[in-house]
Amino acid sequence: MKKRSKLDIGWLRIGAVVLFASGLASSKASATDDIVRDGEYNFLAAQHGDVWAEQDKSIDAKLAEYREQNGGKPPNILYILIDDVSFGQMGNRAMNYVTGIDTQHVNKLAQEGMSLMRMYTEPSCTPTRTAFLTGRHPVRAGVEEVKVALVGEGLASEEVTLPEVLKQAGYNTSHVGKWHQGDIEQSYPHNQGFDWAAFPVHQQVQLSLMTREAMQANNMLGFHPSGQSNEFHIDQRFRPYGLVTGLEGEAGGTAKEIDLQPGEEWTQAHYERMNERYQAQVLEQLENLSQKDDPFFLQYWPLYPLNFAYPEQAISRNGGFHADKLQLLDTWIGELLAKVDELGLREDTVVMLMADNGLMYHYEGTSGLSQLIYRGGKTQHLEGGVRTDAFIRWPGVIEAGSAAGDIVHVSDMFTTFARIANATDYIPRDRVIDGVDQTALLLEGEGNSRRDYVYVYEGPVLRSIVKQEFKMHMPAPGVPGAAAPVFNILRDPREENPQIGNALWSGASFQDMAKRHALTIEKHPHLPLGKGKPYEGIENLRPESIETREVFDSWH
Ligand SMILES: [Ca+2]
Repeated sequence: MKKRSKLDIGWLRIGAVVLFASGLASSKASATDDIVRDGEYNFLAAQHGDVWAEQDKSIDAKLAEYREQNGGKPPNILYILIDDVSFGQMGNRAMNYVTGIDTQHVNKLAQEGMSLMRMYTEPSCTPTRTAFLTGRHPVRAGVEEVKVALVGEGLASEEVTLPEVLKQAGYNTSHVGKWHQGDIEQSYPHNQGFDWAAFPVHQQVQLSLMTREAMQANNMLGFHPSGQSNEFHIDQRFRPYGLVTGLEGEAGGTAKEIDLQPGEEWTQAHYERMNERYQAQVLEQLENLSQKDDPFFLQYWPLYPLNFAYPEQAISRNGGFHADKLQLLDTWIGELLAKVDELGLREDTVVMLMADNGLMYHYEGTSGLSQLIYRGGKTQHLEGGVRTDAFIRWPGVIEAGSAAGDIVHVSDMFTTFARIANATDYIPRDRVIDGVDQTALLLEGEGNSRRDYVYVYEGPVLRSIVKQEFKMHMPAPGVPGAAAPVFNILRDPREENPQIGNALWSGASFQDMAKRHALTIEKHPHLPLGKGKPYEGIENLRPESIETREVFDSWH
């Protein structure tokens, strides 16, 4: 029999502290498959598993029919993940007028496919990307937060990524752009399932902020030596230095740094060239992949719109340094989608575009992006941090111009793409997979999601739980669920006015959800983050990178 914890036991720091002692009931296998699931999914599957299993038969028939008319192959997948744009910013002509940022190509993509109106991500870059790649809440893989300089950590080789799953089903795989999964060899994309990858090992704090130009724009303070003289500095290693920039690598090979000579200073011009290079490379990859017999998975993760120096001439009415690059990126997306058409790939390619988290609100006011209907942004568990635009197109299969109000989490795309690729058998069965198969939602339309919940973490800490239209901000230890802040996000999208009328009944239900989640963690503990020596596997490390690594090693 299930042992009940006392009602006030569970407010929660999952991961760092194990909350629920006692061996509790084992989580029940889902009615639909043998993948290890979170307790909350199993709770839903116990109510709907039979219906889902029946529906899966017709979904399987549809997917088989598609493959038959496509020469026996599942579709190509082109997945575009852009950085730091809040829900409502793209895909919407009215908002284009309101904000002065024209996203006409994304708007067109939205019209040609399904708009996922309630896509949840993690609150920042690294965790969202881990969730997509592994189908798991990042904490389960030991991934907690964004890292800027050397850490000797990254996505562990033991994690099974989507490209690794798809490769087993015969896909060719390429990655272009931001990666941000660590600075150790095992975490690099060409060691995590991609046949070929071009990527910066770190992210935009280094690439677009640690420059003279960003200092002169007053957006990076105290970093560049030209900005200040101070004879009292003793530590010459306080400011990051010698960081590796853009790499390219092939599966099984070493990586090579591109476009930076020993002793050369990284500049805004390098950053712009890097972005232009990635755009050219994604077009080139698309062309190369289209010439092969097997289907492809092409991942394009641009660094834009993040940018911190004003251009010579703005192209948007808005003119903010993020807004302007968002509009530029929109034209690049238009160019990529035109290439899809030109190569005759439109009918056979699933195209998805979304953002990884809400805006970088820290630069709100000058970046040109602003908090829209939802409050908050990057790094926060508020809706503004974890709700993003998401559009998916698959002509003839996903209804053009459709929309879905159902809850989807970014980890669901791992499981869903695997299903679409006929690769579900290669999803690992020895660890928790949070990603829910949303193929029914895509093929049968809204109302067919298999989740109505999301656990929202900030780093290792569970900060809120979303269920249906309600959201509980996890209360301080000792505060009973019935007194916790619970919001109805349809009525209060900015999460400003918790209503006791919401909490008095739902507090107990949210507490049960927290327990179901915690019990799953107890049964399937988090796996460790990958550890290693930073910058291994790079064949042309500059002397300054070797030095920064030696200094790092000297005190670790
Ligand atoms: Ca981001």
